[in-house]
Formats: sequence, C-alpha cells, structure tokens
Amino acid sequence: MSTLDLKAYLEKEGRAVRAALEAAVDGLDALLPPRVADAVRHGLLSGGKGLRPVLCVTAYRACGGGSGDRVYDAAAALELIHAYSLMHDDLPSMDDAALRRGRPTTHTVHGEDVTMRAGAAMIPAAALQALRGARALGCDEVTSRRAAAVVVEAAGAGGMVGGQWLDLMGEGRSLTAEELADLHRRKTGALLTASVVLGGVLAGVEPPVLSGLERYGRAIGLAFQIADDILDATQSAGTLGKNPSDAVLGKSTYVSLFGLDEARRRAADVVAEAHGALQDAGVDAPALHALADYIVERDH
Ligand code: GRG
Repeated sequence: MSTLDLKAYLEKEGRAVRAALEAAVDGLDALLPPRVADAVRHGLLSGGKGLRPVLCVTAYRACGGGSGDRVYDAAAALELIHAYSLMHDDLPSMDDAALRRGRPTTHTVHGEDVTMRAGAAMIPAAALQALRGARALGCDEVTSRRAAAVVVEAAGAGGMVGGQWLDLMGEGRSLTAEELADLHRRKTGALLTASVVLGGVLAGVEPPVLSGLERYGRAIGLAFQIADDILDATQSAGTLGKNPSDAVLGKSTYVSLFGLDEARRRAADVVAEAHGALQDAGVDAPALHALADYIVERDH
C-alpha cells in the first residue's frame, strides 16, 4: 500500500521512544526505592516494539502536529501502561509466565512483591506523563487533561483492566464470538485505539478526524489480536519470546473458535477497514497505512 521503509521507520521511532522512556524512569528514581525502580526499568526497557507510542507520534504528525521531538514524552504514557500490564499479566496469580520478549519476566528477576509495586507505581505515573507531556507540547489545560483522560480511560475497567478480567474469567471454557470480540476490544483494542486518538487530541484535530482515527484504532486493535492468536498457534515460545501459550492456559482465541484460515481472512478484513477509516477521514498518512499492514504481517 505504501513505499515507506517501515523497518527503518520503526527503528528510528523506536530509538526516540526509548529515549523518552528512559527519561520517564529517570524521573521516577527520586520517588521510588531503588529495587522498585529497577523493576520498572526491567519491564519498560526490555525490548518491546514500542508500537503504541509510535502509533501516537505517527497520528500526531499525520494530523499536522509538527515534527518536533516533544511529542514522545506524552506518547511514553502509553508504554508505561502497556509495560505495567505485561508485568502484572505475567505474575503467578495471572498467566504465571517465565518468559517475555525473550527474557525472564520481571517478577522472576525482581520478585513478585516488588513487581506488583513497580506496576502499581506506573499507572499514576502514566497519567502524569500524558498530562505533563501535553502541557510541554503547548496544549491548553483542557486538552492536556483530556490527553491524560484518554490514557486512563483506556487503561481502566471499561478498557484494558476490564478486558483482562474477562480473559481470566474465560479461562477453561469456550467463549462465544461476541464475548471474544468484547474481551479483545477492551483488553488489547482500547489502548491501541487510545494511542492514535491521543495523537489526534495532542494535534488538536476536529471531531470528524478524531472519529476516523478512533475507527482506525479499533480496526487495528482487532487485527492485532487476531494476528497475536495466529502467531500464538503457529510459532514456538522461542520465536515469540514468551510463554505459556493460549492453549496451555485454556484460552479461547480466534484460531480455536474459527480455525486458521478464517482467522486470517478476518484479520485481512479488519486491516482493510483500517485503511478505509483513514481514507474516509481524509487522513493522508502512509506510515499509518503501513503500520496497519505491519500489525498482521509481523512475526512476533
Ligand atoms: C487486575 C484484572 C486486572 C488487570 C490488570 C494485567 C492487566 C491489568 C492487563 C493485561 C492486559 C494485557 C496483557 C493485554 C495484552 C496486550 C498484548 C497483546 C501485548 C503484546 O503487545 P506487543 O506485541 O508487545 O505490542 P511488546 O512486547 O512488543 O511490547
């Protein structure tokens, strides 16, 4: 769909995201016991793709937000939430995972108690990161608070936490297609949607464009999850860098419900929906189109 060199784009953006994340943890050093700050570093800086901040920054630029580097600070709020969610998701009381991003999980290195505290500290830190990041970009107070609210709402019971709850309650039984879609719209989709919406809010776009970004975000959120289910069913823990698999955990997935072929067809349909959303909203952004394709073509 585009001639953009996405690999180079992701590497360049990834470096800028990492610098903002390092600055964010440095800012927490004065507030947290060193053991807790070390656990935050482990969870936040251990080689994730940085997809959510990259989506935010890309949407911001596509919406005329300018090309400066300041936007990475606000975008880092999304990764603080994402990283805490993975740290807590891996805990023995949830998925009890030993491996994440090809490395030992945070609690296996830093302990369960410290990881719980580190994750808890990252939630309000994310809200402040979005608020202060928006102010530093020159957004007015209403917009800055809205930016923080976008992140917090997506992370909350109506979004990611609620989706995780449905996920845990669904283990060991077969969910209906509607239940599975609702679970993933909240657990994974809400934060991915918030990522592009935050970019639009920071850039000060008009409501119709924001709706288009939201539609795009919902579509890539679903595409991301279907692709995740396909990868989980077809790749080894070594390739994916994480364990245990959905099958071991007794989770319903798009593959267990519909089979591989139908899951692939549905992933292609929702990526087409994402492209359509951008076109309908008049958002001319080759990188957002390329990111939608990447979400289903990635290998981990
Ligand atoms: C207390 C019920 C309760 C919830 C706490 C733990 C939690 C909140 C939420 C878990 C949410 C979760 C694990 C969502 C899955 C998101 C997902 C698909 C992660 C993989 O994303 P990538 O591929 O990861 O972007 P990298 O490693 O690249 O950052």
